[in-house]
Amino acid sequence: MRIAEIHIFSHILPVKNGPYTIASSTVHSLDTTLVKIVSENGLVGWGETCPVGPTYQPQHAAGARAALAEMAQGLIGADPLQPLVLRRRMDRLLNGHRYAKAAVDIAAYDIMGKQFKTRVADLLGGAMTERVPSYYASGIGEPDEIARIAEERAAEGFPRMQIKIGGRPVEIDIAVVRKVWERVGGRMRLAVDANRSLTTRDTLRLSRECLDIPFVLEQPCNTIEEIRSIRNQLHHGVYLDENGEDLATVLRAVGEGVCDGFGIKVTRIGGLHAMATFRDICEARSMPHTCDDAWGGDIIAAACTHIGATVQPRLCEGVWIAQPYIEGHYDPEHGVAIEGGHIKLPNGPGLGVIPDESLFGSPIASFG
Ligand code: 0XW
Ligand code: MG
Repeated sequence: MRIAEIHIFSHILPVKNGPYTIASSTVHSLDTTLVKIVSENGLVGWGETCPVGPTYQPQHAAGARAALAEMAQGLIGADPLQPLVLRRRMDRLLNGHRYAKAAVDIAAYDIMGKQFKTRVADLLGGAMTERVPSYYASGIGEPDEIARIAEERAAEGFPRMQIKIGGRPVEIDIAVVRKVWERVGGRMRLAVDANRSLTTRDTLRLSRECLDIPFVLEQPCNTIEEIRSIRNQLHHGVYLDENGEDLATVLRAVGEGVCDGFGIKVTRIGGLHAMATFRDICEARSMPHTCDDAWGGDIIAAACTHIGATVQPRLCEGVWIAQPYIEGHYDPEHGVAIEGGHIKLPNGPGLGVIPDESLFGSPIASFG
């Protein structure tokens, strides 16, 4: 099979009840990029990539589109049924920019599933569950507000919550964590995510003053080196998120024992093919991890849910999707949504989401 056409769309996703605030960014609306691939036999596959603003990671929306435009003509004629060969072809066309390549990889998996009449989860090794656990990520907030949100989410059935901290005196962050623990106790697993913002000094203080509270510290400091320097003095497990930039870095972090798990993004790592490798590395070392992305609509949500369904359940820390922060769906019938803290695995074939293309307007670029 050959790729006959590639179309790139841009689409704005306003943040429902926004803005969404984390230590590294405040976002009111997100600029997502959609990729539509048409095969020579007329199958259509969709991919998406949506950085959560330009300061969360080095990725940004205009960068994704420039990278896709750089590669697209060179991908005409490639076989979407061969994800490894496709990834190598993209690497010969452009160095780096995995977050843009991920959109092509996801669209190729969507086509593959349609060609073989199979769900993407089954192409990725097989689903372990039809009801994939999710987790709720709060924004930065005051102790009472975040504790109230935590209580509501626990009652809804979320098995896990990620509390966002950072960008203010660490005393307030400690008060937030303590208040959440008082209200929900062991009803939900907890992650405390500083999004790179804490000094080593404040990370140590947070861990010491919350000694009695079981949580994992997600990406507390900016660099692996900072985290390594305090690792042996921490009372909590450490997960890497933003630092898990590529598979080589993941291997280094696992080999050096810098972390106990990961919060990982499908687009950052380069797409579903790379994500399956990442999943297998984690399983080889019994490392829990999430399957999420920075932001995005139904296409990204479906991609995250399909790979999340394949994770060994004891290692699955959940699939985060932006749906609670987005009004409506690309696909009004098969939109991906959280219910009772879990996500129903889309039925396929492929991603199982058929977007209403008219929502995206005309393509900003077409190749073929
Ligand atoms: C909660 N997330 C998965 C979504 C936001 O973009 C940030 C991210 C994280 O864990 O850092
Ligand atoms: Mg994180």
